[in-house]
Amino acid sequence: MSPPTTAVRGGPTATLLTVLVAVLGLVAGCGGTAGGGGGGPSAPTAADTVVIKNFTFVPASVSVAPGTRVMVLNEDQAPHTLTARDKSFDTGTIPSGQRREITAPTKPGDYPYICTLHPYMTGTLIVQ
Ligand SMILES: [Cu+2]
Repeated sequence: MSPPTTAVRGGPTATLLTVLVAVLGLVAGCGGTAGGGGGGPSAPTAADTVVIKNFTFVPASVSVAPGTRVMVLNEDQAPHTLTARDKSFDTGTIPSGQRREITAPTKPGDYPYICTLHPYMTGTLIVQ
């Protein structure tokens, strides 16, 4: 009769820790230096809203009906744009904490967009 081997392995535990650290890091990043001016009814983002945060479009793709107005919120510290690759819509530069509105094309299709200031930021507006 051998004693039960307690599975002390790096595997699952290490992974969990990594996730935890990542989550904590995110939380800390958000809480930090949000300047004043906030508050107010920060309503839950509707489906036709794109939030720019941490140099990322959230969500990465949005489905809307043709001609829908889409709100773009820049919640980053840096200015951003939301610009269709084919230029069919463009917010222009959105300063930190500001919002702009775009109107979705009337022709159904996928419209990839970028931030012209940070072209590695990409997303897709799906008109259907
Ligand atoms: Cu940008």
